[in-house]
Amino acid sequence: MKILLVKPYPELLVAKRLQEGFLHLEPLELEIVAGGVSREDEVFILDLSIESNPLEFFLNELVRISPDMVGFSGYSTNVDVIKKLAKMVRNYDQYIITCVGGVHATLLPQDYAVDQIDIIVRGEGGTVIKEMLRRFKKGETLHYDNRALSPKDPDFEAKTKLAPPVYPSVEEIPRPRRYLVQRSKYFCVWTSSQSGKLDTMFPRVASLRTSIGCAFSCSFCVIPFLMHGKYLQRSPIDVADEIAAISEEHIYFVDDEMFLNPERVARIAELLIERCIKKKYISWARSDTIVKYPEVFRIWKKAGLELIYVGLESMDKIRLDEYSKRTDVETNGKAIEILKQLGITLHATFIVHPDFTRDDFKRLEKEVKGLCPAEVTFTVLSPSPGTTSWYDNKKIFICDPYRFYDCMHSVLPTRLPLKRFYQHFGRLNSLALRSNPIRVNKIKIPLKDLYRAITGGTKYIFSLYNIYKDYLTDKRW
Ligand code: B12
Ligand code: SF4
Repeated sequence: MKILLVKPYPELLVAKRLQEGFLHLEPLELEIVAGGVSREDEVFILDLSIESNPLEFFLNELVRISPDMVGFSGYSTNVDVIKKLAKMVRNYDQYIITCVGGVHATLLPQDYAVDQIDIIVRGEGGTVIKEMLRRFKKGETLHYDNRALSPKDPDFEAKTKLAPPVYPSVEEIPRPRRYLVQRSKYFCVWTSSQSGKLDTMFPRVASLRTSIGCAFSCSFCVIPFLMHGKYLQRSPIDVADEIAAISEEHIYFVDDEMFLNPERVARIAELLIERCIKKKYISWARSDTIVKYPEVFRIWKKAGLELIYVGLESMDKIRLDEYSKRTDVETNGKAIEILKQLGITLHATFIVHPDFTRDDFKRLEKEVKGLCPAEVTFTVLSPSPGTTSWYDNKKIFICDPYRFYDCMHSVLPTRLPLKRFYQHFGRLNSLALRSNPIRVNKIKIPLKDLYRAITGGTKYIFSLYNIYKDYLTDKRW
């Protein structure tokens, strides 16, 4: 059997500019799904997000490979593109099985109940594809329990109302088949250097997941709806083995919250040190975790952790409480200090609220200047489809809440007129770019990287200033 797995392309300019200029990660989700396909079957991955002409490329590959099954992955923002691609498959050959998985399929499977999609997979996909292929070969139906749904199943509606399935145990989840993608295409901007220079600012990077889920439930986050508070952890040995087998020197941990269990993460770092696995790492961590377990980050620094994304979200107590972040301004400040002392570069992320006034933007600009040198990025508070706050706000969305769900386009009404809002948003991002460690610490980088950073950064900022124009292309506007 031939299985073709497809990652859709981004439609909005900001998303394209982000991945051209700053980071573009491998489709780990599809590599893991591919891991569930038996060796007697053939599996291919198409990452349409790296193609300049994705539709033409997709059609050509569809004809060339002539698969028996096509599987799509996607976030909420990709729903329409996935339906379009599935229709192309149907028009090409009505006997090809089409299936879709990923975050949105898990949250709102009913959105994929269209003629061109046969199976909707909820939750972990590597184990599900294995079972689906086994069933196919036995001539059984491909849909089963609430993990693989068929819109044609009389119980479909009822099954969509069930909570997403709990992930299988981590040992059952297959390892990613990384070699199925063009590895040279994936990179992440790197601004951390101990020596004052970098061979490249855009190193190749591999993604790796050591845990799934999170014990917290911040009001703006979708993870509680996907994982229901479950936190699944891979064993330190398993993680260290996978890292050792990766050829890239730089690794991006894509865990929702990697550091919640200090013993486990400390042991991973110890193993990396003991086994002399020398790589550089980026991860996310909560500010309170950094404050609670500074020694864990010290050992991770030794193991190669160079950059940490911290969701500071706000330096305002009222906002932090509103977001149910369960941290406070003081803790944010302490975490920043600890990272400075340890020599780990901070990547701070803040939430821009649609309610922001000119003064709120100015206050945040001041915070950014205070953090310098650091990487700083921003998202606009946007309720994710399928969450309580999405249903609560359904009546007031100002645009298509799927297509524009990129946490950059406000889907909620803004207090400032949109053009003004995005002028401030663009300015904020531009200020943040100028505060980055490469510039502030005068880190030496190759000239071609400097050129790439300036052009990529300028194009990105330009696209942010112009976000307000995208609303004109929306049918609701
Ligand atoms: C790393 C990451 C990124 C990376 C990109 C990763 C990539 N591969 O391109 C970066 C930092 C660039 C990024 C950007 C964005 N991200 Co992001 N990201 C994540 C994060 C933290 C991990 C994703 C990951 O790699 N998971 C590991 C894989 C292995 O797990 P998985 O995706 O769940 O896949 C499994 C199953 O879903 C299933 N499955 C998946 N696909 C398929 C397909 C088939 C056929 C089958 C059978 C099964 C199946 O099997 C997989 C294997 O176990 C998630 C959080 C999360 N838990 O999902 C957020 C998350 C996916 N991102 C999110 C968002 C909103 C974005 C942005 C739109 C906004 C932003 N500014 O951050 C942008 C847009 C990017 C884009 N390309 O369009 C949201 C999506 C919410 C939603 N409703 O869609 C999430 C859930 C974060 C959150 N807490 O809200 N992101
Ligand atoms: S934002 Fe981070 S800490 Fe909060 S629920 Fe989501 S993953 Fe957990």
